[in-house]
Amino acid sequence: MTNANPPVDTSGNPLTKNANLIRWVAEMAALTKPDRIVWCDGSEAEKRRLTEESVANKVLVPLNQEKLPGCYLHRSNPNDVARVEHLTFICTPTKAEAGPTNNWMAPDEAYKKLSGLFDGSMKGRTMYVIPYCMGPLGSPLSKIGIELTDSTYVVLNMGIMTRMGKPALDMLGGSNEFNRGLHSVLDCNPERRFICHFPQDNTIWSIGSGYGGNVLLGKKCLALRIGSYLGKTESWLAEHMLIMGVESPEGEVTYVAAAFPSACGKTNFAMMIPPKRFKGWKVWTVGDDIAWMRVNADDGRLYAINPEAGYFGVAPGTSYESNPNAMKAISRDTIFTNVAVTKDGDVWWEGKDGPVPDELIDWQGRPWKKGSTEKAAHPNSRFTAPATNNPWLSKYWDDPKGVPISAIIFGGRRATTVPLVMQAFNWMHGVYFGATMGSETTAAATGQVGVVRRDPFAMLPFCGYDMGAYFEHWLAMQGKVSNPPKLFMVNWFRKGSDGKFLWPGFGENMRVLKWVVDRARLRVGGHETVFGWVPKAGDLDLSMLDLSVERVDAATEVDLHEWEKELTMHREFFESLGSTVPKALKLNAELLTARLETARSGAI
Ligand code: TSX
Ligand code: MN
Repeated sequence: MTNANPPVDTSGNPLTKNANLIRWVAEMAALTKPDRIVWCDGSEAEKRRLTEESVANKVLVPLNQEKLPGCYLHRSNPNDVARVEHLTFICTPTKAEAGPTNNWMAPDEAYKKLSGLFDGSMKGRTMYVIPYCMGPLGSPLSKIGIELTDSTYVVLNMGIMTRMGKPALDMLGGSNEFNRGLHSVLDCNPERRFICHFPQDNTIWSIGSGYGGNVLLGKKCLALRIGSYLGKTESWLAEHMLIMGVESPEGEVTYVAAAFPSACGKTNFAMMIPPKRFKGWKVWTVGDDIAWMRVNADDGRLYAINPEAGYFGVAPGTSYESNPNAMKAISRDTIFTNVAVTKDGDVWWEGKDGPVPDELIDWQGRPWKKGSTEKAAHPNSRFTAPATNNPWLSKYWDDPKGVPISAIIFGGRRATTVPLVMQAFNWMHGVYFGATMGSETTAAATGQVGVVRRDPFAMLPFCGYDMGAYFEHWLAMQGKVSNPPKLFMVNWFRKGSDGKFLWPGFGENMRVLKWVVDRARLRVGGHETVFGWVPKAGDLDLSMLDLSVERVDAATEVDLHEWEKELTMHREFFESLGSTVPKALKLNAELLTARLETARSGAI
């Protein structure tokens, strides 16, 4: 091992004098025994060198540089194509702290077990030290992490997804407050694959995987699992939410955050383009996946930053029709993972615009012919693209202060029951919306289709501590936010008796967004139902929309019979989460049930 101390950049200049950091890197190097240690400075020269090296090692395949300048393809091990929830652990002193929705391992047991696996795991390899900042540089809302990895794919992805390199080290200075991330691909064997989080130590150890969410430790591991724990202890919110700015023709911008479970088109919504009817309206993207929100002492409002600097999005289904801004964002300087390629080195996936090519190389590098029963791109294939490629990136996306949030939306994919949009009566009721979020399963591969899976706040796989305690934290925020955002739920996916979607969705969601913004600004009507406020006839702008009144009514309807079943499911779900579910939420389920009974007796 060479070059451990002092760390220098590629030109030999010192990168940091942080003694705690230097000592920790040396300790981890003593464990993993790399041949070489490279401290990443985040420079263009470094990116070029690592890209060349990755191409030489076949970690990256260059794509057609005329069509896709700066773009590369990575094919992961076919056994390593997604996050692995059954191998993801929260390692808190007690199992109760992790709660019933997380896998738990005792910290000393986890350190011991993974130390055994990390021992010598980087022999013959290079350890890269990746300093990164989650959030705008210099922001009091941001957090510094250091990831040690033996994967150039990880370094290059972290370079896109975070503020990586020297600026992060400069921001850290001599502080000992940084997330300690250790990652090794090892032999990429699922038997030796573990993603362990140690919230009390601000530490993440990930081994045996080379795939996105398991190894880009700043994202799900730090920004959500560790972040949610830090949020609870430091009185802020780390959420699985997009952030957007909605600008009116008069130039008034309203910031909205929104949580959706997977397969609801969250990235599409974050990059939405208003339809013709909404001439002069603009939707600016601040973030597409994660929001860190803190109360601002000056105005008592919740301010949000996007801790990320790029998009790690699902490729299949992304097209100029569904998301033109994403298509533009991924046209250069993008790393594609597990997509298919055309003969001329272009990328392809199911749901891309245009005709299906006759022949492709599939995600595993095998020849593929049109009509094949197998998918050409992996269903979880991804793009990693810099946020700055997004043509509608908010000018405040990198603002250290964050953006003031006026409304928070909780979404889900539901064929029945849940109306197009509904506003909560109050903060507690909005927390109830978040806590009872659910989505119907779409992919047959994951089991039954059409079964409601509860995914509270879209945080089920990402909450780093007990879910009941997390709900309690959300409830407690009411006492800290004197000027809180208004809370809503939406459902773009309700179906009619003909089995077809009732609402056109996509850009037309602007109509819903406008009602949300106008409600948040207290300037549009609504109708009070048993379960929340919905737009009454005339409140939703439906001009220049080819949609019958009957279908709009069906999309916004609150059916008491359906909701009776829904409330039973809510109560069962709360029971499944154990004794820490706040009493206020359980009582709210009872209150809604009582209101429902009253409404029904009134209706008879
Ligand atoms: O992303 C989607 N959004 C949000 C967009 C801003 N999708 C795709 C989800 C898969 C990831 C949607 N799909 C949305 C939506 O609002 N709505 C639907 C359902 C739907 C699908 C096709 C049509 C309509 C609705 N087609 C026609 O009406 C012609
Ligand atoms: Mn996500």
